[in-house]
Amino acid sequence: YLHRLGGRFLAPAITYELIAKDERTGARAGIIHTPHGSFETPIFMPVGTQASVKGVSPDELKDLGAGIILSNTYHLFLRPGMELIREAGGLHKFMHWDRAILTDSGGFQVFSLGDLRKITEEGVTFRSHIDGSKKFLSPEVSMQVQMCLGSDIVMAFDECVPYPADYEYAKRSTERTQRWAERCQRAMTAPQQGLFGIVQGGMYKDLRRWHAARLVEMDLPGYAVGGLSVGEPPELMYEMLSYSTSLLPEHKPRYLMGVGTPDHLVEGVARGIDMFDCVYPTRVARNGMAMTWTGRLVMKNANLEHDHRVIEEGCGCYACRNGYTRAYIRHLVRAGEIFGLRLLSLHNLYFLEEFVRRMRAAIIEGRFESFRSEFLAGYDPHRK
Ligand code: PRF
Ligand code: ZN
Repeated sequence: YLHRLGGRFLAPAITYELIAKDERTGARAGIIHTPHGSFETPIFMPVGTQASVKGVSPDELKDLGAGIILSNTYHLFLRPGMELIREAGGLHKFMHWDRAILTDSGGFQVFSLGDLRKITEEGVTFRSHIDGSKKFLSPEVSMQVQMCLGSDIVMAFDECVPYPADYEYAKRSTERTQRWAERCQRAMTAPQQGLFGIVQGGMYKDLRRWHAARLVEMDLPGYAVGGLSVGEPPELMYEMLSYSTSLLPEHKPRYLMGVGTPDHLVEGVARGIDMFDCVYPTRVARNGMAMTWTGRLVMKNANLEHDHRVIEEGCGCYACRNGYTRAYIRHLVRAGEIFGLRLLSLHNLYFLEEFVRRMRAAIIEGRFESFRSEFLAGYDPHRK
């Protein structure tokens, strides 16, 4: 089907192909097509906030199977600025990554990182967390920046309703986010970029239903579930998530923003989510931790001193495949050697990419339910 854009009819930049669906849970396997290649879903997107996935090169990202990465409008807008990236020929060329890129709109980071922010109908005024200078972001500015970046998937400029929020605040915020989404759609005029809407509504089902219906009417190429994993209890997040995905069209991708850990990924997929992003794998790596199928491994722990096994037997990552041992990585981390943190980042990112690949295979082979229960039975989310 074709989309009308500036009087011309063009094939949409982003399309979703449904390959298989788990009838019992609603878990989906699919393929997302973008101008910078296609990737299989469910997918985990490594985070490259400042045009770099911390410590990992684009070739290494390709080796571990990443088909799309996420970057941030907020950070790149403040530094180095959109003019420089436009001058470089866009974000793909600037950072030397030729697969797909999704950019978040700044609507979340401005609230979590910006200082002295003031929100009006027009947009958000705030102080830069880098040099304290006064800045302004709005739906139009965010679209302009994301068009300079040239990301394949562009996120709408939203306000993430904080948790907890009273009903009146959540309603006003969600209605404004919807008016902002309509402004984003008008401002996003690049035919090779696809704008995703973000469902907000806080923890109120009627607001989520209202917002999802408005966004679906806009016929965007994909939808995110926003405003979750913001401090609410997991059962509440899962309930809001099931409800939100039930309101979204089957033939468009669904993205759960800022999630996360393997247990949340499997629960998200079970509720019909296709895309995830999180700093978790690279952040815990830089804190000296390895992700495994049974939980996290704290590399500094004394019990690993004489452990000459790889991080996880059978892992295909650069570190495990080449025989780097727990004892060696523990030594590197203790000695403050950067290479140790790099090995952990490579392992953790590989682990999550492999994790989503196995979920996909399980969905296609009709055994997702048993994958999920076997994984959760063996995984300790609290292990230190
Ligand atoms: N909106 C945007 N980015 C986000 C979120 C959101 O609600 C979240 C919430 N988990 C993470 N990142 N634009
Ligand atoms: Zn490994």
